[in-house]
Amino acid sequence: MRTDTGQVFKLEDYRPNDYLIPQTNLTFRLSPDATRVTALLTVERRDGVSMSAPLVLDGDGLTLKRIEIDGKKVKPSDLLASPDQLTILKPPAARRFQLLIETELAPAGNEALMGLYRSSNVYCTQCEAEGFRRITYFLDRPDILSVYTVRIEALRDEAPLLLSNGNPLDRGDLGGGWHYARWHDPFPKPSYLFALVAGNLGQLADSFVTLSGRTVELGIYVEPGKEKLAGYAMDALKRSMKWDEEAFGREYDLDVFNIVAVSDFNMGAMENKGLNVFNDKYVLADRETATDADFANIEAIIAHEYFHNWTGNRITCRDWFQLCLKEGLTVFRDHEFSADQRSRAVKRIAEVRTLRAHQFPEDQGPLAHPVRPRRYREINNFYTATVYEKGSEVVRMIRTILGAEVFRAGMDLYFERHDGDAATIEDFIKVFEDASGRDLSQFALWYHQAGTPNLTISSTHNPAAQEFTLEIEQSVPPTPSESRKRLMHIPLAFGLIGAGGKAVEYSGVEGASIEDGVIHVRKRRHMVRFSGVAERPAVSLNRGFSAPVTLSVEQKADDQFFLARHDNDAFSRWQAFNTLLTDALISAFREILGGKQPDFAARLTELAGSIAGDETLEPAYRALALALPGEADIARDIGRNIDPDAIYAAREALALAIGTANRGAFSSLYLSLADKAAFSPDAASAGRRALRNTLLDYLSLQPGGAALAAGHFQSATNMTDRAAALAVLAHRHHGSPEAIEALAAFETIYGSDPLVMDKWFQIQASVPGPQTVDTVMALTNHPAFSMGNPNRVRSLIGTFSSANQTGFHRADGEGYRFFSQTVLEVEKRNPQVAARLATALRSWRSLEPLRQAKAREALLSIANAENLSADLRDIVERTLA
Ligand code: 0A1
Ligand code: ZN
Repeated sequence: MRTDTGQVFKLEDYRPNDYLIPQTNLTFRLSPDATRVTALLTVERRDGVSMSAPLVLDGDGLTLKRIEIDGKKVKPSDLLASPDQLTILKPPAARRFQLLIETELAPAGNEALMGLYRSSNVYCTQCEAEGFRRITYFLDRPDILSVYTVRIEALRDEAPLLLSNGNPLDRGDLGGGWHYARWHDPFPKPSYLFALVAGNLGQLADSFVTLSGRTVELGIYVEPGKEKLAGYAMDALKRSMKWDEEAFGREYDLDVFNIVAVSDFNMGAMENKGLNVFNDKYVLADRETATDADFANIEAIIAHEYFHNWTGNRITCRDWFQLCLKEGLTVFRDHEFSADQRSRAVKRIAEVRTLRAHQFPEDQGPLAHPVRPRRYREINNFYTATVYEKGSEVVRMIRTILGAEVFRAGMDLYFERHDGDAATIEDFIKVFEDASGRDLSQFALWYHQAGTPNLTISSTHNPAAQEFTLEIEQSVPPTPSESRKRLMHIPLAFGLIGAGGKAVEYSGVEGASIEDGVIHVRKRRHMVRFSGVAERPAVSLNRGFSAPVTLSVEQKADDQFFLARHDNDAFSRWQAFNTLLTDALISAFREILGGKQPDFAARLTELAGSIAGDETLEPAYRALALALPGEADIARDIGRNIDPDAIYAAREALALAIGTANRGAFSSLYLSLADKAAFSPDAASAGRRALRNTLLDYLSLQPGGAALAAGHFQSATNMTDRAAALAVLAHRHHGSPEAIEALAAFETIYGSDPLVMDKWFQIQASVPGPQTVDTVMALTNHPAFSMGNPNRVRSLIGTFSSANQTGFHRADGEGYRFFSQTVLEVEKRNPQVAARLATALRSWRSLEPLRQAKAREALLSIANAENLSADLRDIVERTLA
């Protein structure tokens, strides 16, 4: 485990290395405890660099076995070798030389899952961000692009399948039970994109004919016997390949494209050139084992990794500060893909919910950082919602500002200008400036300035002057090490809506530039005056979530009710209803349900009923609208002095009120939505299931709710329905015979399927209430659980700490105590996973004082542990700062 060195990496310190490595030849002789890696590197001194410049290569825990330069052994006195660095003090005078390095690795003992490791007896690698240096000494940084040729030798019985990046060259027998395969990747790439997989895997094969008529062989490799479960992933892959040709003109460039699913993986998946490695959770699916959400995730992640081939691989990042260059852009591309494959409105709402749930708290807490950070101690901790999701929103805003056509021209220019480069955010912004002729310097602050901007907006109507005024004021809150903020360019899409939902015409406007329904907010304050407006309109703001900001709007409840029925922007219509629900849950709540505003409560529950039954709305949309804001969403909106128990109680009461008022209608709608046709994972079918399961959630609080959910569980013909019913039983009828029976039945059926058992762990880890910490503790001893497997840890510990407000934040601090111990236990094996878990406490300062003190104690107990990893120390210290 790499312990903290305290070193801080700074963007302004970037400079190219003195050396390049144009070619890399690797030979692996695989064995679980003593794999030999021979790296033959062509090293080239850069022009103008002094002959005496030492060559300093990165390593991480390496054992050096042999080192030669141009075929001759290097004298120990000409070297400085440690497990974490190799310095050639006096490189040869020639500009180019061959450096041979032999290292020995023990993949079987590699529990950090970085570098070369074993997952269920399959050898595999993970090199992003800095895992390649755990394989051999190298200039392990993304601006060192090299052409790789790889030879893999292994025992045929142990590893009949030998894969690496690029195209296959040849394969053959070596005698004594050994065989080999060679691969060559013609595209120069950074070391983080290197991959090797060797083992016994089953294959699902297919092919794809590209735009220009080339046939690409496609392979998805999974645990033998599970090939059929890869069918949906293969279908998603082919759709992604086609879509990238149509939407971005991007064609695939190798003869083969392989995907391997492994069961031990730190993240979702990895875009290694020509050889994507996936967490098996994002490949394997059928109706019996995967929910509709799983299918949608598989589609999105398959697409994401595939799209990286151009945005990430062909054009890579100059340094890790530029991570959003590939990640934000690729998330934007996968969002657009899913929007085209499914329902655009539903997809957009889901994206915004995710952004608010994950990125907003990050941006509003101690871990806030710009989309392009300027500092890091541990790069692994910057694979964040800010870099990914906010990074994607920034790209979306560029498209909003420039329009789809100019945006596409900018993207074309990006591919043309930077293919083969290790590029920067400045390069990216420049192509859009050049394609549009616009100055994007103020806009670029979105990359450089952390924090969620807020817009305070009020409106007035002067009937006599027929003038409607919007007063808009922007502010950006201070964030760690950035107290003063500059004014941003915020594209605010809006609509003025009059009687019957019609757009209100205006004859003129002043106070801000407005294009295609977008107000360009650039100053601190704008008074936007619309003339020729006779009737007071309702204002629909931040339509389509055009900017990732928060709004403080004084809007009458009447307007919100009106917009929730009439806004013709689907996102904003959803938002209006969601705002009403949030208001009901927060400020007005006691008065509303306490009977002081009976009218509001009645109108809200009536509106919920009318949305549920509105046949003009797609079922998936109705399901999203009816889903109450989550406890964490409500907490975020309250902002401070959070008492999770009070929030939970309020939410349950609102669910009961809506269900009670609509019981009959919800019941008949529920019945009418039962799946009649054969199962299909398509968006429309999934939407019907989502609506039906949302209704079940409401009905479960009504008399007979437990029996209804138990019936739903027993008659389920797919995992979506089964898991939804199990969650309702476990959460709403905790401890009931129905819940106990269903949990046991689920365990009996799926006990030997780890991915399905993850759902069982998740459902139990999220049961509200103080008793859940004991359940979770007990489940850590369940035979299906393992502290060494990231998926298991995330399902049980991750769900408990990030999705169980009343359990984790138990008033006596037991949740935190269990959590801090567990984080330290996970850290011993896998620092990366531990560090990510630890972010669950990032919003500790918004808790009420007693919980706050206990959360701080837990954080300190982690911070004070000995030999903390770089990953965990970085998170904990920033969280406490
Ligand atoms: N580039 C991948 C994410 C990723 C990052 C780090 C990893 O190391 C364990 C693995 C994957 C993506 O965006 O999909
Ligand atoms: Zn990515």
